[in-house]
Amino acid sequence: LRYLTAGQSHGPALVAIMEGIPAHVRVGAEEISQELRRRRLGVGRGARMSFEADELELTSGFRHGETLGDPIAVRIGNSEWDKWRTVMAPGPVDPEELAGQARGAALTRPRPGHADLAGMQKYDFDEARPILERASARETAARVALGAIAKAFLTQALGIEVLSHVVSLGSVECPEGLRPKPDDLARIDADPVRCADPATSQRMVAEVETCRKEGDTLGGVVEVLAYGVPPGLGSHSQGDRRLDARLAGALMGIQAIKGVEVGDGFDLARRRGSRAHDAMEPTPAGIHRTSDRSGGTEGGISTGQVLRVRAAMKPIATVPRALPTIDVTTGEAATAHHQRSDVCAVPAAGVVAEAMVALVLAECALEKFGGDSLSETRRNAQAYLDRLAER
Ligand code: EPS
Repeated sequence: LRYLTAGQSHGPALVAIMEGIPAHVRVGAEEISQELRRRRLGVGRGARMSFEADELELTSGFRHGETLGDPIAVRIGNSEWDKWRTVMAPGPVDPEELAGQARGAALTRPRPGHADLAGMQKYDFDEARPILERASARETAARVALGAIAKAFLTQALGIEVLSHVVSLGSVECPEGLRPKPDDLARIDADPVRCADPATSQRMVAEVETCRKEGDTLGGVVEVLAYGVPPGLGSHSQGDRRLDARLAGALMGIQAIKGVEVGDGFDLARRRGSRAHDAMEPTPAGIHRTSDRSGGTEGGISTGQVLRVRAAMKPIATVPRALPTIDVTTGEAATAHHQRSDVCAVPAAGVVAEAMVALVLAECALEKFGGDSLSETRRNAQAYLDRLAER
């Protein structure tokens, strides 16, 4: 499985291409649009979420509600493109026309915490617009669209279900040990911060509102759970084939993610070995684990337990009470540029994290089981699972 996305935050569209999904996966515009809608959920998003629309178009790889096994191409048009035609024009523009537009002003006061300055230095630009347009988390819409296709493949081929919830937001934390199940997803999506615990959710919402009033921004932690993952995805045999390494890379690849944990993660390092691992016991139904601390991977291989990973998102870098910076045109002290911003995008980050986990699991499942058609993947997986059950 391989994929790429392209497109700028205020460009005409985001585009994604993916190759390797077998034929006959039942998925289409409805399922993908549903995931795009979920990505826009949550208290704390800025005005842009309410007036901008994702205009989805399936340009390749589907026919009559199924995948064809061909490269998949999706386009997510931006309903606001008209306002940005000049500022983001791919061809030369009249400098006077650009100067006449407020949004065309050069952004010379880079925001600490955003890609602005490092990107300007690396790509040799003297303002931040060309960098922030691609660094923007709007790009995650393209990955969520591909993730919707990966999820459909995982469910239909292997019965895998992926969900997420917000476990902390700023300083407000959920009680430890919550393990929402696929049936809880609708309830989580209906929650204003996508939190599985109603009492904690209320405190999280209050934290967002306080933060908004104070002109500040918030980060948090999301947890992704995948049910039905068979044992044997990923491999101990090479560092870059380890399932946990691949999940960590994929999650760290989401904008603003600064930390990843698998299972009990950093907490495991503080425990004795006798309380850090998942003991096994025989049962008539097979091997049973008495706990779920590893997060469903051992030696970089899935164990067959529920997969559980967390990603920590830093607070949004566009802080309304803008931070000290420099003006790159004068070298003098200044205040970072700010027009509008989200207070918090952690609920959306959970949906993006689900997509990334689904893409990694789909890639690992196709490596293990192969298959050019959904039924071929299913047959191969079933033969492997039958063999495991015989042992
Ligand atoms: C983003 C900043 C905001 C978000 C945007 C990501 O945009 P702006 O700076 O134009 O207000 O709204 O997210 C989306 C548009 C989206 O679809 O998720 C950023 O700097 O990453």
